[in-house]
Amino acid sequence: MHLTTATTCCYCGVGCGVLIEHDGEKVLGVKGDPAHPANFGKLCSKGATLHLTGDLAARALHPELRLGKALPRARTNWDSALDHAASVFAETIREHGPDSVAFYISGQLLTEDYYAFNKLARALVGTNNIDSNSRLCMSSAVVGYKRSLGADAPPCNYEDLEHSDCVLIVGSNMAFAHPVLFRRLEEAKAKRPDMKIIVVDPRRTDTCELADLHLAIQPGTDVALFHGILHILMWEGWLDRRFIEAHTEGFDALKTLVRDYTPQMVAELCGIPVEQLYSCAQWIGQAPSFLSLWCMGLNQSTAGSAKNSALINLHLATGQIGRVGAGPFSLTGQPNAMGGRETGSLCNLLPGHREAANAEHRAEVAHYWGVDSLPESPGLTAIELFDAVHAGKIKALWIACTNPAQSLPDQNKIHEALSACPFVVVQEAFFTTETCRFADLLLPAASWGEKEGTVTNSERRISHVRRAVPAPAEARPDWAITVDFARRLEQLLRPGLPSLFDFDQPQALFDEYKQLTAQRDLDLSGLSYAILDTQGPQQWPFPAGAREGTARLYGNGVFPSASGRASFIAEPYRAPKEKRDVRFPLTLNTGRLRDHWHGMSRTGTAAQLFGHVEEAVLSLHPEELRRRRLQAGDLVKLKSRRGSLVLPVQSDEGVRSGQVFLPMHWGNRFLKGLGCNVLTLPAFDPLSKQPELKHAGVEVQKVELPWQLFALVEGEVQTRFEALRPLCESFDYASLGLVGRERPALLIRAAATEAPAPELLAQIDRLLGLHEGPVLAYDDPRRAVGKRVRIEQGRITAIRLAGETAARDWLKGLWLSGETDADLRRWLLAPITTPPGSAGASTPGNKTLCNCMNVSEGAVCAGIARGLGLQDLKQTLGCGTQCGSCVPEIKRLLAQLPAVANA
Ligand SMILES: Nc1nc2c(c(=O)[nH]1)N[C@H]1C(S)=C(S)[C@@H](COP(=O)(O)OP(=O)(O)OC[C@H]3O[C@@H](n4cnc5c(=O)[nH]c(N)nc54)[C@H](O)[C@@H]3O)O[C@H]1N2
Ligand SMILES: Nc1nc2c(c(=O)[nH]1)N[C@H]1C(S)=C(S)[C@@H](COP(=O)(O)OP(=O)(O)OC[C@H]3O[C@@H](n4cnc5c(=O)[nH]c(N)nc54)[C@H](O)[C@@H]3O)O[C@H]1N2
Ligand code: SF4
Ligand SMILES: [Mo]
Repeated sequence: MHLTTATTCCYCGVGCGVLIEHDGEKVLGVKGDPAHPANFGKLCSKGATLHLTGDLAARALHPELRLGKALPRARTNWDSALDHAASVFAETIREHGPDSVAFYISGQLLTEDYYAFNKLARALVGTNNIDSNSRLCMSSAVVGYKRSLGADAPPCNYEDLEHSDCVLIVGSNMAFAHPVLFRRLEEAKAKRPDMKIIVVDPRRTDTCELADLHLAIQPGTDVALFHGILHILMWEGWLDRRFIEAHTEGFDALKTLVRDYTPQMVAELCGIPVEQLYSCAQWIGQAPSFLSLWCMGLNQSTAGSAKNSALINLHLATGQIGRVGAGPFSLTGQPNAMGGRETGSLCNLLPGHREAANAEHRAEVAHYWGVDSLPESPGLTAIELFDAVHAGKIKALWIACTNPAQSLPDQNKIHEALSACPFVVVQEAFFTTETCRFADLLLPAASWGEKEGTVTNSERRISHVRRAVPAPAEARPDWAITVDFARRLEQLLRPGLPSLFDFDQPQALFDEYKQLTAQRDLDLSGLSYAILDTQGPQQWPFPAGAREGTARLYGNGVFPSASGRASFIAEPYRAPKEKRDVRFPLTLNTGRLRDHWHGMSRTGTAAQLFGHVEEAVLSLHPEELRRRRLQAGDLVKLKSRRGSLVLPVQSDEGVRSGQVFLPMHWGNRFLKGLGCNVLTLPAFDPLSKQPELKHAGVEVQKVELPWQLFALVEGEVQTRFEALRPLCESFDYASLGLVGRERPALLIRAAATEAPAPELLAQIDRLLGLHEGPVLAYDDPRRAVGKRVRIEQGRITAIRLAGETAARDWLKGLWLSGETDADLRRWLLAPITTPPGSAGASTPGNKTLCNCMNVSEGAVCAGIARGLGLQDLKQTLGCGTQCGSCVPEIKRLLAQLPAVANA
């Protein structure tokens, strides 16, 4: 039996349509949905590999409960689990009041899930303590849109990327984070080479491969840049005075402010040539249509709200909004961060773009829900919420679909808070996350392909998310868990009253929710599951009686503010919170990789995705490496005011001197330590309360860890991982990951000041299957050096090098190729550690560059050395011909390598 179910991708905010191929029980494959207007059949490297992720061995399968912090969790059933949770919540609320409990949820929930949680917190518990990871993600954009335009509504449409004459990409690495949209922009640029693309990013990212101009500004200086651009627009008369006059307010105050932002001053502050600033302003000012795209480089900042509004100022001053190819277009991160905003799932919001602080709004929602009132006391935002947990004020915490023990800043504090909180519920699809370790009650959630509901993507388009296969074991959809819990809590808090949670299907939640949007800016009350099924995904507003959605907003110049006008916001530039100083002279920038998703609970189960970047590595400019006498591959201690991490460094010309870059994906699971966010700071923007995850003061110091370990083992990777991970705590540095494609393997690298106890090594060997059977071994206990390789049917299946690991890349290459030779056997039995011949040179090469066609970086480099161009490489190797996610990287290699080859 071969079935196809149309649904959406569970990763980024592009919101691509996915066709799941399945047999009613198991997902067999995925394809892009040609009928979905977000992607027209395309998928990126993450979307195209969805069926390879989500290893059952990593899934949470049964409810688990522990009745004391020192006890292990034990399997229980849903009834006991939810009854227990309801009684703890009810007791806590009775004893300490409704604000002693909190819900921390996620931009990856479906709209129906959100709505259930929100009603639970506000109407039943009576608290505004419900916030989500969107606080770390989109909340500055929310403030930006609301302050400048009157409502939280991205006015644009994906088609605008095709029609714009000038696209400004600020603080967004779309090539990695929104790849399918980036493909659309690449195609548009290929068709209309005159279209100008400007990228503003302190780093030279893959996104810059498409740019006509890259402004590598100093971290956090965006507000100064935007004011500097406006200064030039004013000076040159590149303004739309008619639009300013007719549709805006506040221009005079802004004019006064930006007078001081002279080109010279701004260029110096931003660290860019004044000519670049001028070109940027000119292209914006003279373009028939101007579109801006932005993401975390603006939002994750103590000046996030100011950055958003200063960018929108440019659109208002030039009248570039409400028209084809024009407008301020924030790219949403998570697949349904938009749905969270719409349903009011941040502590300061209420459903239908309402405000929790607005008495009228509270009364409207209370009336609709049939309760007396909604809570008045302000709720806690993510950082404040975990502070309150730390301070013991929150005594019962419900976490759903997010991994705060990895993703929030200042992890030492978060881990302390979670250990001390009396009752932590974690509603998760994967039991493997850092946060699950703190769960007193773990509730297994259905995940992608297993649940139904709706999501809204970056362009306000709502899609019907459909279930293809049943959830594994006892896992249940989030809305169902929440509703079931709420019904039990109702029995305790308001016995005898009619239920507020009479929902038996997600559609019932949607139908109740949508009426709360009627007459509001986002009015989607005309939508239904039936319409989505017959007419396909639709953009809001879609009011009752409408026949189709709304492609663009504000075409008539009327804004959803009190005056009907948009507002210029005049706020001066403020520097990031942590200034560089002698102790912490570097700025730590953090962000995304192409093939990993956040804490890697899903992508970290697929060797194919890990293959692109196997381990956490800190990138520094070659100059910074030289200054510290560091070489690529050296281990360093990376230290901030809050914590430290040990990891290797690499040289990267794309990172400017004075800065370093670390991917955000590694937490405590795949790397020893508390991950990237042990370093970051909890300081947040005064309005959006979004933390400054992109600029922390740090320093790096070389560490000498002469004893090294390298291990690789094929098969049962999840189970082996769970067994081996705790042993890695004994080393000073340890990194774990997956490699390979057809034959996934677990990869471990570790280092220590001295050799560990022989028993530990023996234990590791046992778990690697290197203690018996067809194993070739050489041990030199005097030098604490040892090597073991398991060879089955002529192929290497496990490797362990201890003491020295100079041969690791050579051995890994042999493993990948599936070949063994006489050299290997001779080498294995001799007291040498370096590999034979020249094989030891640490050549790049093994890394997978093109996931779809399995092409390594080495093969691409060899092709370039033979004189092949992009088209030839595509033709001969096949790389870049499927999803296209690797094309920017190939272009970068092409730009770098000829020089090397000719030298
Ligand atoms: N592959 C992948 N894709 C994803 C995700 C993922 O985990 N993996 N996550 C999704 C989510 S939730 C989100 S929020 C988005 C994030 O998408 P993006 O925001 O595009 O990704 P980031 O890498 O976090 O940051 C973008 C860029 O901001 C730059 N930056 C840092 N500081 C500054 C600054 O002061 N000014 C400017 N102008 N730029 C700065 C960084 O150098 C970085 O290149 O990605 C979504 N898509
Ligand atoms: N240093 C640094 N830190 C950052 C960022 C950064 O750029 N730099 N970015 C921030 C941003 S923008 C974001 S959005 C956050 C993301 O941070 P998190 O929200 O912590 O990231 P995820 O790993 O995506 O967490 C989602 C969890 O939900 C689980 N899950 C998947 N599907 C389901 C489901 O259907 N139901 C349930 N209940 N669970 C499910 C997954 O296994 C996963 O553990 O990280 C933030 N942290
Ligand atoms: S761009 Fe990639 S990750 Fe984002 S929704 Fe589309 S397929 Fe999924
Ligand atoms: Mo995000």
